[in-house]
Amino acid sequence: MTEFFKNIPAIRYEGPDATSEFAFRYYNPDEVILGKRMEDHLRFAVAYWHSFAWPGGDPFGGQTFDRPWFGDSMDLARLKADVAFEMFDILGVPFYCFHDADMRPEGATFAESKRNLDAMVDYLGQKQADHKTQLLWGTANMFSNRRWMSGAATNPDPDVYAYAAATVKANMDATLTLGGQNYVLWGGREGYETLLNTDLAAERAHAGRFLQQVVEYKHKIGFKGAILIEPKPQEPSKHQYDYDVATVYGFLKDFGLEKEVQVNIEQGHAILAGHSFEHEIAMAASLGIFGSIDMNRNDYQSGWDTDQFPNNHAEKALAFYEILRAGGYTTGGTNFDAKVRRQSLDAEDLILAHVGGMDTCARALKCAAAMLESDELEANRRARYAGWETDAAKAMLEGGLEAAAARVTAEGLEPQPVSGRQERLENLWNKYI
Ligand SMILES: [Mn+2]
Repeated sequence: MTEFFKNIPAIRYEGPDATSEFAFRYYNPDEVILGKRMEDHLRFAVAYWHSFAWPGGDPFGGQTFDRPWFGDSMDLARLKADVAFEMFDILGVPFYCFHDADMRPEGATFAESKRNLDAMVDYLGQKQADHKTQLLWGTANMFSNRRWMSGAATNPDPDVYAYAAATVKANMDATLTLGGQNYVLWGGREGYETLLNTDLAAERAHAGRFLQQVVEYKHKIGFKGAILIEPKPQEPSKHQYDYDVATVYGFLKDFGLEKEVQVNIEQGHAILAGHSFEHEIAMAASLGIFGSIDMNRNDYQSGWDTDQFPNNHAEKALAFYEILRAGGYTTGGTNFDAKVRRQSLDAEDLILAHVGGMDTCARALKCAAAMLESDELEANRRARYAGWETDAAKAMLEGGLEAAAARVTAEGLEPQPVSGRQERLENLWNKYI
């Protein structure tokens, strides 16, 4: 055992009236909701990067955290992994996620970075064998190092494309070895700073071919998990190609990948794209590409990606409602791509941020399940579209524009507007939260 979380107890479910901070009030892993254990619905994951690799910097100031594992040696990387698994045990989370750069020191050459990665994969594999927590997904950090400043697969320099291929291959191998259930690609630098120096068509073509190569390699190595794209409209790039779910779907269709690749939807990214989180989930589900979520919100005033833990169960109930309507996760899960504020220095802050996030999601799930089980919203939705169940309506979609138009004169149609009942439906939502 390390010293970092000493005196912090394992968190247990104690119910809404719990008196200790170190207790779950809503997250009760074994409680059965809609026929499934809460743990199996939510599939929580801790993000290695924000909790263990992020130093607390912002654009105006550097490191605020003083963690005993900060540094570039393999000994410190192993200490970081020891502390990480101690936190996973305290929280009882089933999953974690990583980028290569979070858990291994960068080497002076690709070969050295790869050796470090392979050694840490061995170490994390032993950890997983001894602990409950397993890998939800792996990914490559192709945005921090200066080599990626003009993009990875979309870089104007083909040597960087090669480096991106080597990096993703190494991380897919690592994810396969550790039994990861998904592999994620987030293209923070896959975009541009100015159109004045950018060949948009070439960059998009290279991004599409790269993703095809990733999918081909997945099948070659027998990786059974999902390949996930994480949409984001901008930041760090001025414009990112994977703008939102609908844009990603068009891109996947263009390159014949819509049956091969799904999306990992982040709440904060949805907001940056001008959507609600539940819109992005519902859109992905309707397109058949819903995979997983990153559960971290932005500050609604600052307008940038602040990666805060969720704390509004009423809002999250709408997101989980869409997830339940979509049939829930298969390989996906609820990843806290969230960080404590840079003034939150204590080990307790790190634990309690996750406790609050998990409780918020659990409460939201319970609300969403009650909304779905009551069938009040769905009954209204079915009634609203019931006209489409008639033979005349169905036939109209089979025939041409003239046949549809002919109904107006043949049947003397004069459509009568009906209420959308928005406030009544919002009152129903309010009833269940
Ligand atoms: Mn994310």
